Amino acid sequence: MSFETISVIGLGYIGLPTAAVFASRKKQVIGVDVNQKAVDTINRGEIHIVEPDLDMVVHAAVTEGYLKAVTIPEPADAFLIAVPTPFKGDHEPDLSYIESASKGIAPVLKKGDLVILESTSPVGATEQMAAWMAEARPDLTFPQTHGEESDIRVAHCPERVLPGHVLRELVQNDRVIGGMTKKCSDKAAALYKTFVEGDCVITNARTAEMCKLTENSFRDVNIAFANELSMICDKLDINVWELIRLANRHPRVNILQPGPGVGGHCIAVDPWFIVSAAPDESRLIKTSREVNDDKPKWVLEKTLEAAASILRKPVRISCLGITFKANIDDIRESPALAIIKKLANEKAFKLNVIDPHVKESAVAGFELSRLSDEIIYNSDVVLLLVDHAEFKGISSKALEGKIVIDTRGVLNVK
Ligand code: SAJ
Repeated sequence: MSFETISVIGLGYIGLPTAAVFASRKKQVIGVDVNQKAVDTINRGEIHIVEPDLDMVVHAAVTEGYLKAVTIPEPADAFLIAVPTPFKGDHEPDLSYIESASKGIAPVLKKGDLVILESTSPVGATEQMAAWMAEARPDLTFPQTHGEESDIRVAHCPERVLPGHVLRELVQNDRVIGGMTKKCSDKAAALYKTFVEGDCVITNARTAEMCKLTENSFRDVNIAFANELSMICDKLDINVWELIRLANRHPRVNILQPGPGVGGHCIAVDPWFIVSAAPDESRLIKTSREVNDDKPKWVLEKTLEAAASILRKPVRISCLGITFKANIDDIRESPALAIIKKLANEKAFKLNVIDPHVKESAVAGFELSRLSDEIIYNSDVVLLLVDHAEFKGISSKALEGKIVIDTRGVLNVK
């Protein structure tokens, strides 16, 4: 099974690194995106998203002639669809991007091609995608009607890379390969073996879909447990960080870390795909989502309470961190930013917003301050929202006498 030309549809946080890694293995890669600006940026050898080292890999791939970006799909031997799957309405999955991607590639499909859905998807999405393609191309056969004899092979192979470590995890992580038939799986595994050093483990499409949703729900439920503990401990006057450290000394206990809420595009979304498919059975998963979604409100209330106890006005609040997690500059769906925006509405506060990872231009309407012991010392309230490495160096002297709300448990408070 040889793949001369590979097409990646959707050149975002997953599609672009995947395209670049195939290109780095000297495959001809055609990246497709509806965003003309992104396409132009990539064709200049530059990138429009933030991910360590990705700029170098894309630059090399484009200048060596292995990667090009286009807006209209072109023929290829394998197509990987990596478009967003957000939710709409009451947390119902929105498959419209998968629908337009699969209908977009349908005209250029030919006998023997492989189509892989990489986007995190509700159970049944791969079959739905195959149905859309079959409808558009009645001259070709698909696995849902022709099984192992089909002209087109179809599989779901969910991405599972961690933002900030995408290039390493793409290569090293094991991959779940869910073909609609065994031949579909084998073909998809052969494709990933171009660069995957981890195991390619074969299952069916529905199990692969559920597997990805399960991984992110597992993390969400466990973060909700930590967040719930943090609120219980606050009420009972117990240091939750010490408590978790102690409990984790048990050989079979491994509690995650509380925070100001769960951000990013994945963990706060994917569990809803399970809840919407089986609402009566997903009580724990749903409640965990609610616990994590409510945590920013709890942090906001704590901060307002603290500020109310300060007599001098305006109350000077230093907000440490804007991103959705530590040591990256990604502010998508950031609970920290949501909390800061609410605080900024209060006239009686003077905010110092500090994030050494974020360029000022990235956050409209905010002036960012530089981190220093002095700025911390001249605050009334210090609200830590992201556990960036830089914040761990703030001296306990600068924090003396301040009201400290440390949602990540990293500050040195004496
Ligand atoms: N968080 C906590 N406490 C923790 C761990 C995380 O509050 O102990 C928060 C983070 O601060 C952040 C959110 O959860 O706001 C999500 O961060 P994350 O590092 O857990 O995950 P993501 O969203 O960056 O990436 C996840 C990963 N999934 C799992 O670890 C199971 C990644 O492997 C997936 O590929 C990615 O979702 C995805 O694209 O689905």
